[in-house]
Amino acid sequence: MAIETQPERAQGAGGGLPAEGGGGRPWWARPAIHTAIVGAVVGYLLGHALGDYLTGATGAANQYPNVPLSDSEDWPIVLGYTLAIIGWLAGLGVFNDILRQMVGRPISGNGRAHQNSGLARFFRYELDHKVVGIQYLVGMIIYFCTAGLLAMAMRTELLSPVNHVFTSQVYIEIVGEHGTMMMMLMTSVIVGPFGNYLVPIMIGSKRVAFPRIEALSFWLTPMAFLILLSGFMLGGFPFGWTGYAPLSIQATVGADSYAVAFGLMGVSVALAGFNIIVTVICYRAPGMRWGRLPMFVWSMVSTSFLFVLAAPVLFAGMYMLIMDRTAQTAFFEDSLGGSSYLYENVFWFFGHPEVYILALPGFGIVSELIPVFCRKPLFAYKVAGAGMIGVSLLSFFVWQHHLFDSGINPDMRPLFMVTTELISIPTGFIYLVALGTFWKAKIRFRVPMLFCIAMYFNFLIGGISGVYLSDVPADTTEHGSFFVMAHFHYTIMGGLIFAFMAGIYYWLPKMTGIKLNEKLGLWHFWIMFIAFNSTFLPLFAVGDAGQPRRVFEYATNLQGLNDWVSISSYFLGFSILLFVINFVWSTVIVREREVGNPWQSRGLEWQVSSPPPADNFDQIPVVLSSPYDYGVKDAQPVADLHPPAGVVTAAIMSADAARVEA
Ligand SMILES: [Cu+2]
Repeated sequence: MAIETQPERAQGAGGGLPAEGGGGRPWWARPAIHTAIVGAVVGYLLGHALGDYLTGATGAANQYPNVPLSDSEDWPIVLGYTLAIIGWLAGLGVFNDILRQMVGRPISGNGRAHQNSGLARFFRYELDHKVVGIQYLVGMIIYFCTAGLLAMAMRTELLSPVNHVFTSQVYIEIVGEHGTMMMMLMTSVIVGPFGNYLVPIMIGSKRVAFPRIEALSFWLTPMAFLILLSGFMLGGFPFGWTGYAPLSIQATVGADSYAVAFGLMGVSVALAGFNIIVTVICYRAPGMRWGRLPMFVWSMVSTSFLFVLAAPVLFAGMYMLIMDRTAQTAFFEDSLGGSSYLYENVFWFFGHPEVYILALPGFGIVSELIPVFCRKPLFAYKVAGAGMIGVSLLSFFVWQHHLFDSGINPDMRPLFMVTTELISIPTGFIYLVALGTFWKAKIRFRVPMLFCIAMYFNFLIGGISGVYLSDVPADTTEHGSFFVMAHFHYTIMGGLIFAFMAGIYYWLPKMTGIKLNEKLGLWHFWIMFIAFNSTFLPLFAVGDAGQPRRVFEYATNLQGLNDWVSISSYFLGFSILLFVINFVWSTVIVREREVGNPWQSRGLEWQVSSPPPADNFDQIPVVLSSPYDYGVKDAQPVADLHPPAGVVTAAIMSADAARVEA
């Protein structure tokens, strides 16, 4: 029943509910990023002081000798981070409306919606999904580049097997920060910017279901990023991105930054996923049946289900780790009756679905874009949808393939070998659909399409090398080596990040009304594609030759290959720099307007102006046909943007009435 409706009256301008009001206060006193920073700093100092007091670190007698405040050093850090997060959110004004409602006062901002203009809104807790999308876009580029620079530091160290740039301690810190930053933040690199910005418009809605939750999911990411980075000031953590116990319990205070930051991201993605699922279920325009849903939206829904199902497990694992480190609980501490093997299982029960949280959005982007540049309908639409759902479901049944060499009951190996290899089938669906769409197509090789084709190429190498790792005999040899590292960089960077780039070149004109420079885009693409393969392909051989992950010394006979890889990685870094230059040059300096539909796309998002109006649509559209009917004779337009009032209102009123009663 709810499918065909959208509650018109709840639609504030700007697609969402109005932001936190100013109430006539000067800009510096109005909640925004500057008050958030103040809140975070004050919160941290308060929390740290409270921790010192509780653990008697201030010299005052330990007030609570019976409470196992085992490790005094961790409590001040953990309480500092916790109150810093609360201070950050309070400074942003996240709690204002909740508190207002609790005391019966009206929520803020009534009648203020149209003030959502100007750059200032991007530095505030804003409730317009388009603003949140742009905030995520800029945030993700900053996080990705920071983690990328750390990778180049690692490659600089590996230029020589014996001469060192860093100490072994600092090297393992950099490895841990790079891996964790990428794995925790890139979970949202596509869902964040494109999911939040485009999904409502693609389904014909003026807003998301939970604008406050959506905005909150973004504002947790800078905090997670900063807390993780602050680990460098606390001596870092020596256990990579996986945080295996007991090392992660015994490690010094830097490990607290890992556990708090990763746990916080678990909250952020669970919130983001919840909002997207409810938005797609409840806010589709009349005619936007599940069988007409754009492939990108399918990928956002399937990824969001992985978010809400897997992220709470991550949060629980990080919470238990923090408790083991501070209050000496014994969840993962073998010597106290806990189990470090339990940690591995809890971590990977999240960790493997996470790799599909990183793959599915990429599948969604390429499946969405190839019909546009092939000028043909998407081949076997339903098979593509089945592929995404199949991958999402199976991703929960394979996690012990990460434990083939670390504690699994040997009798379970065959089962997890089979379930892991089964995933190749729905993944293959995504490729079959692509082959069918490419077949006899007049392909337009524009920059977004080049990135799509490269994504298919890279992910294929990643997928095939994954089959080796899913086989116990081969995995016993490759486990812990650079072969594994090459495999997941082909699937994650080669897949997700190449798809992300395709998405930026394709949708930035929609999101900003500005097109990225095509020439620079072509340079960016070719250098990135060649440098990427030149960096990671040799690592399969280096791994096969036995070079282990996470150590900075290796067999001297492998120096040649390592040097080749390091120099290639600098070119890869340069290609990302070219992208950043193009991004800044096009959007800040040149600002060449692109108001129309540069790709002649049938997508609903391209039927409105670029950028879209504050409300996304003047009125709720009626969807008439599939977004992929390219080259179809007498194809209907994808939607009627100005349907006669009767058509929509009737549907809305009937559903709306039901909603009020509910
Ligand atoms: Cu896995």
